[in-house]
Order: sequence, then structure tokens, then C-alpha cells
Amino acid sequence: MKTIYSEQHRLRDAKTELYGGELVQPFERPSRADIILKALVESGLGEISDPDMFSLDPVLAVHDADFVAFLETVWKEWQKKGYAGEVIANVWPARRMQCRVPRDIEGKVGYYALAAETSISEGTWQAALAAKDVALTGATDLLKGDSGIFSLCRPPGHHAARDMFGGYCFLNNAAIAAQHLCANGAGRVAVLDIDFHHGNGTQDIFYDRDDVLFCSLHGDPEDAFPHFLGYADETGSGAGIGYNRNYPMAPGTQFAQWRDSLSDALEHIGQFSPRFLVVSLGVDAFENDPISFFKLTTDDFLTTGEMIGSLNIPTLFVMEGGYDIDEIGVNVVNVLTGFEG
Ligand code: OKP
Ligand code: ZN
Repeated sequence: MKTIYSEQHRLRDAKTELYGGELVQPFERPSRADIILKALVESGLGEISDPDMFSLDPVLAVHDADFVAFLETVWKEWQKKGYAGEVIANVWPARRMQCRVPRDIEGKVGYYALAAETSISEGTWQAALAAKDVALTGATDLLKGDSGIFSLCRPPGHHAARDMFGGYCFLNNAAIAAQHLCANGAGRVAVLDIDFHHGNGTQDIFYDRDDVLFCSLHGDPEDAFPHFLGYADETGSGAGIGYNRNYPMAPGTQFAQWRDSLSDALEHIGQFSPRFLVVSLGVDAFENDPISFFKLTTDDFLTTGEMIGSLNIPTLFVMEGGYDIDEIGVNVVNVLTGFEG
């Protein structure tokens, strides 16, 4: 299987993450991609290629134009205001307040942020742009007839909604790729999100559509980020009713239960019969992940890949989470190897 990868991911290198009331080194850091790339090369899974460059059009097909302009300029605006640190949200349009976009940059940050852990700094926008190129290049390869491609995106994307960033995400790489596939004549596309966290952004983007089925396996929002979306009773709206499926699971969930959810999701995807499948591939369901609570083993990721591969649908794997445990590399390789086998 071919991997699409860009060195530009390094430009996303924030110094801070707000965690437990402290500013710590971000969990979502450049070494993640290095570990994955090294494991891919050692596995001999396939060639590693650079992405092609795309315009903002496929981005604007899923994201709000003012939001995109905000991401592009926020770091400059923040510095202009004289702040010494990184961009961190500290105010929100909470219940019964006005949902208007304020003039002031600090107000704008609160308007467009869905959480405060994700700092923005120099290079963040450039890295996010490169990540969407990595995803779109993979999608283009699928359109040309490839049966499986790995887009090694960084920063991740599945928490980025139509007009919100957070959860380490800025542009929704998987949603941009899925929409690009639809727009180029694919007809139906399914998105399967196996990252430990609910793909709230992807759900938000496709919630009212019947041409994109979204299925997500994740930690119960009662107990896990993003907390305010991802319940089982969120099934879609309007024409999209029945085309959104959430599988929230409890702390300590092991593979036996997780694979039952995966089987159910795969059965629905099979019935939907999409032309393409996009997998939001996080490996933070791993038992040793530092910020998650599922108990999948390295072997379980191989089985996961086999199960996805048994659908026999051309598939784009888009990298999401998995946090700097040495095994993120082998866990990713196992999913891809299982898929190929
Ligand atoms: C991004 B992705 C832990 C708080 C976690 C942010 C998690 C973002 C995960 N106490 N906050 O889905 O892997
Ligand atoms: Zn995650």
C-alpha cells in the first residue's frame, strides 16, 4: 500500500497544551509522524510519496469561509495584539449568549474554538494546509483506481467541524477527502472513524446528508472528550436521518466488545454499498495510550485491518490520533497490513 506523507507536518509544533490546569508539551507532536513513518519503512509495506498541492476549493466545500480566513490569519493577529504566548481560547459563546463573531481576535478565537487544549502558533496553518494535500492526494489515487492508500496526515482532522477547531484539529482531512470523492462522481462514500475519540467534526459536516454515511467507534462522551457529541441517539437530520451511527463505549472496553461494534458498523457500511470508504485511523484505542481508556492490543489492530479489508471497498486511511507511545508505529502498520492481507 502506498503512503502519502509530507515533511511539512513539522511546522505544527506548538509548545503548549492546556492539560490538567498546566501548560504541558502537546501530546500531538511531530515525533508521532516520525515513529509511524519509521515503522512503515521497516515493514516494507509500500512506497512513500509526496503529496500534490491543491487549492482551497476542496477545503471550502466542507468548511466555512470565514473560519478558514480566521485560521489563516489568527497567529498574525494574536501577535499584533502583543501577546507573548501561543493562541489559547479562554471565552465562549456559552448558553443564552450571542453567537456573533466579535471584532477582537481574542473573541474570534473563542467563537471558533471548541476546546482550549489546542494552542495555535507559527506554522500551524501551513502544516494544516499540507495535511489536507496529503488527504486529497490519497483521494485522487483512489479515483485513479487504487484499492488502498494511507494518507499520513498531521495535524489530525476529525474534531474540526464546519466552523470550529480543537481537539488538536484545524481542517478536517478525512471530510475534505470524502467530499472530494463525492464531488468527483463517487456517488456514495462511507466514513468509518476508529479513533478513540468521537469524530464530532466529521459528524457535523455530513449530518444532514444521505450520500455520506458516518460511523464512529469511541469513548462514551459521558466519560471522554469531546463530551458534547457522540451519543448513540445522534442518527442524522433531515435527509441524513439514518446515515449517522455512533458506538460509544465505556472505560475499560476490550477488543471483544469493540469488535462487535466494528462488525455492526461494517455491516451497515456494506448495506450502504459505497463506492469508497474513508477510515479515520486513530490508534489511541490502544491499551497503553496515555489519554484514552480502551484496551486494544497490537494484535487487535491487525484483526481490525482484516475486518475492514473484508468489505472489499477501495479505502483511504487518513491518520488521526495515537499519542507517542512507541507502539503507534506498529499499530498503524498492523491495521494497514491486515487490510492488505
Ligand atoms: C484528538 B484525537 C484528556 C483531554 C483530551 C483532547 C483530546 C484530543 C484528541 N483529559 N483533550 O481524536 O486523537
Ligand atoms: Zn483520538
